[in-house]
Amino acid sequence: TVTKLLSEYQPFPFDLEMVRLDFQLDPKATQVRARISMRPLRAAAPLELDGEGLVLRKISVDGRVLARTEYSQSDTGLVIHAAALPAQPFMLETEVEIAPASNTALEGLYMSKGMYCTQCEAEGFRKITYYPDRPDVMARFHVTVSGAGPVLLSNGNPVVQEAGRAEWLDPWPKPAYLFALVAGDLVAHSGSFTTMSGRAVALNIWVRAGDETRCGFALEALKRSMTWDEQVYGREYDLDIFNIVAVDDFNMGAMENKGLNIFNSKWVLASPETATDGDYERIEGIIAHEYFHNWTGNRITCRDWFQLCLKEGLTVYRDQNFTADMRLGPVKRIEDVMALRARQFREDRGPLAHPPRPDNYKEINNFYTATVYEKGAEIVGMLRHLVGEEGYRAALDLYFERHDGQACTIEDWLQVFEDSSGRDLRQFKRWYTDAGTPRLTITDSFKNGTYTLDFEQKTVPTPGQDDKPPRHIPIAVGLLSPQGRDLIETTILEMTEARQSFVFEGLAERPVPSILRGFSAPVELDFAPEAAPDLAFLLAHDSDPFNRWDAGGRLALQTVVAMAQGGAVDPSYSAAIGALLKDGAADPAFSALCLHLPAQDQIAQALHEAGKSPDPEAIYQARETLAQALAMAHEAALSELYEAMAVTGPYRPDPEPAGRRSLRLATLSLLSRIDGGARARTLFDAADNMTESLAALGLCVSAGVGVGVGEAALAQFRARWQGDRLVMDKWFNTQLIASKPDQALSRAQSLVQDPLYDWKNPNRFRSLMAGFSANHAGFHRQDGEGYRFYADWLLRLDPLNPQVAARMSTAFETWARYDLQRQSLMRAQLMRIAQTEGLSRDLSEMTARMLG
Ligand code: DPP
Ligand code: ZN
Repeated sequence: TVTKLLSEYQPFPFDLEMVRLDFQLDPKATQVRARISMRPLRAAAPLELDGEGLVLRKISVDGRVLARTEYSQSDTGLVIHAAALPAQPFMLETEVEIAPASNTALEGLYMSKGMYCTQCEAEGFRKITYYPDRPDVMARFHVTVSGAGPVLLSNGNPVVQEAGRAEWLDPWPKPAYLFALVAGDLVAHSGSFTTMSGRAVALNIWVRAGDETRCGFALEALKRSMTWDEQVYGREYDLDIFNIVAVDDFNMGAMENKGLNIFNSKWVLASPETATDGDYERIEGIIAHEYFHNWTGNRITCRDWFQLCLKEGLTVYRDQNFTADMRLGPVKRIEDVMALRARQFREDRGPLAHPPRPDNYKEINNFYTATVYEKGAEIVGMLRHLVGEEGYRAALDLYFERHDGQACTIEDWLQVFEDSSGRDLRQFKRWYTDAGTPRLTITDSFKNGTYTLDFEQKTVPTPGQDDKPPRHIPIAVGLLSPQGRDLIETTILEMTEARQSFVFEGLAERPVPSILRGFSAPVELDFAPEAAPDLAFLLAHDSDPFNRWDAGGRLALQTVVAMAQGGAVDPSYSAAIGALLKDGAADPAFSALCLHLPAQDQIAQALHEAGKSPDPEAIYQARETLAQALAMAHEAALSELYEAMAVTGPYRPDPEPAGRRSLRLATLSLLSRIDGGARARTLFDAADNMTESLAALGLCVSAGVGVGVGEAALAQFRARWQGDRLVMDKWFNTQLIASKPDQALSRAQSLVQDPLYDWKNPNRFRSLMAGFSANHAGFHRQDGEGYRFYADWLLRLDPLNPQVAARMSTAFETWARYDLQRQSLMRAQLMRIAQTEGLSRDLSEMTARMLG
C-alpha cells in the first residue's frame, strides 16, 4: 500500500462545474449514470478518476465513446489519457453498475434493513461512481433517483417529487464526501424553523415506521442548534429543507452530508424508557455537531484529508460550547476533559500518537481519532485564550468572510487569527504539527512578598518525531489565600520557552496556586515535591470548578495508585469526600463527578508513568477496596443523599433532574459495595427510566452477592427489551463492563452465542467488544485468553467491515505499559493479525503502527 504524504499535494487540473447523477436503484444491480461538465485548467493533463468495485458499462467524452486504448483502468480508478481529452470544456459521461446489497463495509451506497443509504466520508464516493474523490474538488450536484421508495432523498432542495422518482438540486458547490442518497420506506417527524433573516426551513427526521415517536427530542435539539449558531456565530442555514435520517447500520456516529444528515439511529432516537440522561446529552451534542458542520466543514471544507482537524476540531469545539450553554458549563467542561484524558492522552502516549494534522497516512479512516477531534478542539480553545473573546469572534468572522466556498488548510485558519489579532502564531502552530502531550513541571518560591512560579515543559518523543521544541502554552492561573480567598483574577500566563518563570508581587503571605484553571491547555502537570499542592484544600476552596474537581481526582488517583502497591486508604482523601458529601451548596452533577473513582485504565497509566508495571488484578482490587472503605466511612451521609436525590414526577432529560440522578447513582454505586446490591435491585424494579434502570442493572451484576441478583436482573431486562435493538446494545455492553474480572471472558464467550448477537451490525459488535475491553482486568487476564478472543473477532470482522475492525483494534494500543509476559501475549496477537493473508489496508496499517 502507498503512503500518502501531505508534502505531495497537487491541485486537481480540472474544474468541475456541474455533476448530474442518475440512480436506478436495485439491490444487486444499481445503475449509476454520471454526467460531469469539466473545464481543463492545465494543458495536456490526464484525467484521474477514483473508482473502486465499479463495473464500467460506458464511458464517453462529449458524446464520443472512448476506445479501450484511450484510458487505463485499475483496482483503484481510471485515467483518461490527455490525448483523448479536448482542450476546451467538455462533458464526461459514465455508466457504472454497483451492488448495494452486498456492500458490508458500509461505505459508499449500501443497504440497511431494506433501506438504501450512503456514507461517503472520507473516500466512499469512489465506490459509487468514477470521480475525483478528493475534498478540494467542489461541484454542484443535480441528482435523480428512481427504482425504490416511496421516500427518495438527496442533498439540496427538491425539484421534482413524483411517485417512484425524485430530483434534487444542491445549489452549493460541495466535495463528493458530502454527497448522500437515501431511499426506502420511511416516515418523517417534521417541524419547521424560521431563520434570522425570516426564511422558513422545513425540518424532517426520517425513521422506520414505529420509531417516529422517539424523534421529538432530536428535532428540538436541532432547532436549538440552529438558533445558537445564529446567535453565537452569526451563521444562518442556507437551504429550504434540512433532512436527518436514522440508520441502524452505520460505522460512525453521524454524517454531515449537505442538507441530508445521516445518523446512526443510536444518536437520534430517544424516549425516557429507552435512553439514558447521557444518551440525551450526546444526542443533543451530535445533532448540534452535524448541523454546525454546515458552516465549518461544508461551506468551508478541507483542502485534503491531512487537514481533517480543520473542520472536526473546530466543530467539536463549537458543539462542546453549545452543550455547555444548554446545560451546566463547568460540568460539561469536566466531562470533556475526562474523555480527552481517557482517549486522547492515552493515544498520545502510545504507538498510535500522531499530530492533530498528520503528514502521512495509508488509510485516512484510521485518522478519525481523539487527537484529530478532541485535541483539535482543545487547540481552538487555546487560540481563544490567546486572542480573547472579541479577538476570537473577529477571527471567526474573517474566516467565514474570507474562505466561504473554499477548501482550506490549517495555514489558512491560523492566518485569519494572525491577521485579525496581529499576533505571531508560528510557534503556536506546533500544536497542529507535533504529536504528544507536553508535561509541565512546576516549582514555586515565596520571598518578601514576591511569589514565583517556575514551569518547565517537556514532550517525550512520539513515533517519527524525536525532536520536540517548546510549545506556546496558555496557562490559566489563580492564587488563593490560605483562607481560600481569590487573591488575583484568573490570569493567562503564556509560556513559550522550555523553562519560564512568572512573578507575582505585593503578596502579604505565601499563596496557594491554582494552575491550569478550566484546563486551559491539553498538558499534564507534575508538581515538584516542595510545590505539591494541598489537594484537599483546593477541593474544598478553589473558586475554579474544574480545578476543584481535578484536585479531588488527583487525590483519588494518588490514593488508589498507592493502594495498588499495597498502601492503605489515605485518610485525608476520605475526609475530603466526607466534606464534599456535606456541602449542600455544591451542584449535584458536580458532586457526582467528584465521587467517580479513577478508571482502571487511568490507574494503569499512572503506575506505568511511575515506573511500575501495572498489575490489572491489583488495580481492580485497590479500586474496589477504596470504594468499599468510602462507603463504610460515609454510609449515613451516602444513604441520606441517595434518598434526598430521588426525582419525583415524570421523567425529564433536563440538566437539573439529570444531575440529581447522577449524584443518586454515584452514591448507589458506593453503597452497593456494602449492601450486596440490595438497593440496586430495589431501584432496578422501581425505575421508570433507562438511566436508573441501566445503572442499577450494572450494579446488580457487579455487586450482586452470589450469581442470583445479577443474573435475575439480566434475564428480566432481556425479556423486556429483546425487541429493541438500541436497548439490547446496552444489555450486551453493561454486563461485560460490570462483570467480575475473572468472569468477563466466559461471559463474553457465551454472549457471542446469543441469537441476538448480530455481529455484522457495528453497534452490536462495538457494544460487546468495547464492553469486554473496558473490563480492564478481564481483558488483560494473565493467560492472554482475553487478547486471543478479541483478536479472533477483529479477524472475523475485518473482511466484512475493515473500518470498524481497525477502529476497535486500538484496545491493544497500550501493550507497552504492561509486564513482559502481557506485552508478548499482546504483541503475539497483533502479529497474528498482521500476518493474516488478505488483511484490509485499514487493519494492517493499525497493527503495523502498534507493533512499531
Ligand atoms: N461524520 C463524522 C463527524 O461528523 C465525520 N465527519 O465527525
Ligand atoms: Zn464532525
